[in-house]
Amino acid sequence: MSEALYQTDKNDFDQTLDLTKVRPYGDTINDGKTQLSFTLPVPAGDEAVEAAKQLMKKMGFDNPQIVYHKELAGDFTFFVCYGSFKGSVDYTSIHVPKVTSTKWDMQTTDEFIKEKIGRKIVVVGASTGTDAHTVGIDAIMNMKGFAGHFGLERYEMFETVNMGSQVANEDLIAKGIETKADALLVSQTVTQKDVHISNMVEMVEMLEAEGLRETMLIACGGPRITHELAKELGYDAGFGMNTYADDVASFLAQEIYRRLQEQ
Ligand code: B12
Repeated sequence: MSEALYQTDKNDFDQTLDLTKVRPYGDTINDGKTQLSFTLPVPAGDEAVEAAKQLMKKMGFDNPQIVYHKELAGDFTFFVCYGSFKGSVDYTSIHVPKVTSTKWDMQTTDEFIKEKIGRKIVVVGASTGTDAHTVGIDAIMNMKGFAGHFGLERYEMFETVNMGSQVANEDLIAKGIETKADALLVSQTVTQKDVHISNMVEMVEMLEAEGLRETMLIACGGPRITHELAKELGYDAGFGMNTYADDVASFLAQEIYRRLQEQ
């Protein structure tokens, strides 16, 4: 297909796209086609499928289709469904607060720290409270890193302590004091009953009580963490899914340098 023809097709295809009224896309723009899955606490069967369809309609989906269902243990049934959603959002009015540092690769960050800060940045991290998930904090801190991005341990200009999981806030802070940490990194994966909120708030309150809030940077991360939430809870930065060590290393280097400039 020639470039010109391709362009014409592409323009035809996109003609109905209105970014002030964006809705899900499946086959053609604006068809609203959505896939969703859920579980009902009922045994599998025709009645269960009908219940799933009626729920889809109540959720606002036209033409609901149950394309897969399977009974799980103990009279629960799992459904995969399709439907057309007619609602839309104004994409042009969306504003999401984000960490504003420039993302650099490991070498650039190391060079910047060497040149502008002149010493290693000390970081202590943990998955705190009762949270037993370590994979997220390991992805950021361990030598191997995550998805081809080395972790902070691999950086020449970072000195790191990864305390693992189920670490009490007071123990993380104590390690921060012991190592004269520049930054504490908190990972939170479990958000049931908003346990992450109370845990993260406790950490800030403890730091404030110790008079350390201004001397240590605190950053948090996890699949349900946003920068907006982190700022609301008194953290300097928050990182969500698909974060790499590059993101947090760049942020720490640039923020520590900015604060040095202000002194
Ligand atoms: C593996 C896993 C486990 C393992 C953990 C093993 C381990 N050593 O970590 C085991 C089996 C032990 C486990 C246990 C539990 N789990 Co679990 N687990 C998972 C699972 C399948 C994957 C999580 C994971 O490893 N993701 C991969 C990492 C790389 O991604 P990530 O954590 O998002 O990290 C990235 C970013 O978020 C960010 N990031 C994370 N932390 C930080 C920190 C900083 C500072 C920064 C900058 C960035 C950052 O960077 C990372 C890389 O990009 C998820 C489901 C899923 N598919 O996600 C459930 C899940 C997280 N578990 C869940 C639950 C409920 C539990 C249990 C409570 C179950 C139970 N009832 O016992 C227990 C936990 C008990 C406890 N006390 O905490 C729920 C959480 C629901 C919720 N919203 O709270 C999930 C979502 C499953 C589900 N759908 O119900 N779990």
